[in-house]
Amino acid sequence: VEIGFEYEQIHESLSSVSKERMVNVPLIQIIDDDISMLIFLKDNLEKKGWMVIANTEVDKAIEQYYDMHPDCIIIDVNLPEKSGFEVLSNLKQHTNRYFVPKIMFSINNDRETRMNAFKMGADDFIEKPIDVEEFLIRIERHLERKRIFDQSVLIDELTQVYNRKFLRDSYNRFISDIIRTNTAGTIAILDIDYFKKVNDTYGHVMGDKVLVEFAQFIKNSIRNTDTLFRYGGEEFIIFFQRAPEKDVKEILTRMLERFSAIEFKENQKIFTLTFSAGIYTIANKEIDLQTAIKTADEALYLAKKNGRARIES
Ligand code: GH3
Ligand code: MG
Ligand code: MG
Ligand code: MG
Repeated sequence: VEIGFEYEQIHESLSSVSKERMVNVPLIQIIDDDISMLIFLKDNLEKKGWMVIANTEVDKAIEQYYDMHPDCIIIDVNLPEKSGFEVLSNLKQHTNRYFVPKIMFSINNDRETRMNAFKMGADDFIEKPIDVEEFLIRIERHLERKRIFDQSVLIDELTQVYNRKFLRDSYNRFISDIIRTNTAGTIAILDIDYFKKVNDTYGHVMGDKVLVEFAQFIKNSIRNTDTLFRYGGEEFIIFFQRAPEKDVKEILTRMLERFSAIEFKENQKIFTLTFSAGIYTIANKEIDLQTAIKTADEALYLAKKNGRARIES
């Protein structure tokens, strides 16, 4: 019984991340039925400062993959339930849209196995037994490519925050955290008031500067478990993780006060701006992204209608 209990605990600790997921720390997922291999690799990868989820069970692994969105996945070819190739093809639909480096590793490193791996879409093949130093440096290269991909595809060029392409994937993570931890999450849409006047009065260059500053201002005002997206021209969306409506209203109210006090200068002229926000809190239920955004957007419309520079839910 004791041994069984310990075994369960090892499984649990291997497949869970020790810290809160940070957007800027790479997350690596490893699937292997060899538990001592998992412990060994997790240990070495964590020493590099990366976060690791390690799974022995395929179904749990696939579920966690869609839940956690790792930046790199390492799959053993020989698994008891399914072959690693099957896992690879299951993930292919997702990785077609977003580049996620997929690495196969195996004790069988004959030509056919290697060719199969690459044909199935693997980005690399690593032989067992593992040369740790080489293994780590290869992973490092893959993570670099992943970071460049994310930056070029998922980051808004002007404001350097996530663009709307990343909303859907990020929303899945947002919702599954709400369900799993039985907490409330709040989605907010922020829209600068009378932004068109900035362009018309001070020019588009100044308009762009305001957008950059607004994005930076929001980023500095939220926690790093919250996620910020540029949704459209001067509209931004925030996913507040583990935050009920009351908390978000307070945060946004304070943000509105501080933002309204910022003095923008163009030539000799000084101007200030406000924003309006609509919020929608989700708890205990699965709501699709479209409905969530629509509901928050209706609240934003209300904020505009009620005089702007305010937050509505
Ligand atoms: P409201 O208070 O109702 O939100 O009024 P508004 O003027 O802010 O709203 P509206 O949606 O009419 O205007 C948004 C403007 O944002 C129109 C568009 O020209 C401008 N815009 C959109 N993207 C950019 C951008 O990347 N740079 C600049 N400078 N302007 C942009
Ligand atoms: Mg194996
Ligand atoms: Mg707008
Ligand atoms: Mg506006």
